[in-house]
Amino acid sequence: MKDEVREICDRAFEELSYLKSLENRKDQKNQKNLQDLRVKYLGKKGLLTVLLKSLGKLPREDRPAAGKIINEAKARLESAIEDTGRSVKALQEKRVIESRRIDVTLPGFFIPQGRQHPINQVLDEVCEVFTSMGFRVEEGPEVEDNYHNFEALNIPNEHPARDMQDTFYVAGGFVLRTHTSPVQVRVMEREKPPVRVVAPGKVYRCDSDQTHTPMFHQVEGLLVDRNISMADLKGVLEAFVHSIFGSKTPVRLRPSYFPFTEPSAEIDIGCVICGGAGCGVCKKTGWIEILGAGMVNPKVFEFSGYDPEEYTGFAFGLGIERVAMLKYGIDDLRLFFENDIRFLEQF
Ligand code: 2NM
Repeated sequence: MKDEVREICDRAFEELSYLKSLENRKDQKNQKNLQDLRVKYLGKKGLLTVLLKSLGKLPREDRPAAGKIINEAKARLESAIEDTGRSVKALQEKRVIESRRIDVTLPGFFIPQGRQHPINQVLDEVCEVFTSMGFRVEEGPEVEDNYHNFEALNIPNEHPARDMQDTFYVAGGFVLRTHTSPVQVRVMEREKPPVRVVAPGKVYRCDSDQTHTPMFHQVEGLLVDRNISMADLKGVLEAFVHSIFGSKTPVRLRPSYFPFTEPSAEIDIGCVICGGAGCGVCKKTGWIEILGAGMVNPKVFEFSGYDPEEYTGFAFGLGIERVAMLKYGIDDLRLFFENDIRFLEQF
């Protein structure tokens, strides 16, 4: 009997130490194997349990001693299995912690700082000057129909601006808008005066040299109400120039011609490069053209359904690339389109 218990115990401990030796491998099955071992020896039909149940076969006087031996063996095995289970579990937890370890002293990843393109910075700044004066920003399609890009703006069929040289034509009688004026035409078609809008965006002209790109950016503005005069135009545009180029910048209006305005003017500012003394940028005149503007032509109002007897208004347009070049003293238009990070980083 004693021998039988010892033999069973020896085998059990042998199996247990084998399982322990597997501990160091990443064997998830270890816990399950331990459970199997417990069932095999200590379960309801386990070897030691069965032995205990068979005590009845022994002579009465031998039973207490044998029972003690078996129970002690069971207790020893039970605690050994528990110990092994605990150490397997601890090892597994340690592995999980190790695998999730992070070194908080490592340097962080470098995240490059992006920024808005200088053209968009100036575009936003120009819009902000006008919105602060009560204008609203409106946008519209870059592919336009002939009517909104030309006809409604009093640009007749024979007008040179319609020439194949200047306009990108799109299949189906459409064009890439050559200015953002069609946005204002659409506002007039939709809304009654008073109207105060600025239309920023990309425009396209079939033109490419040192000072022209096929795509550039414009902001145009329109104000319509009763009793609007050239004086209002001058006041608003002077305020704009002073806000963008400084309050001491000289401004002058020079007579000009646009089909969509009458009278029309070009607005010059004192050369911001030479301070008016004369240089290459102002061609020694001391003045730089910055805006086109005028009182909206009554014909334009009639096209859009406004009564020119009741309403007057002014409109203006400016090229953003030109404003950005003057503002930052940039002498080459191409720099805006090359996307050289060393250039863009400076804004
Ligand atoms: C300019 C110059 C003068 C202009 C006119 C209009 C509209 F739609 F109201 F008729 N929008 N923009 C205009 C007037 C644009 O750009 C040099």
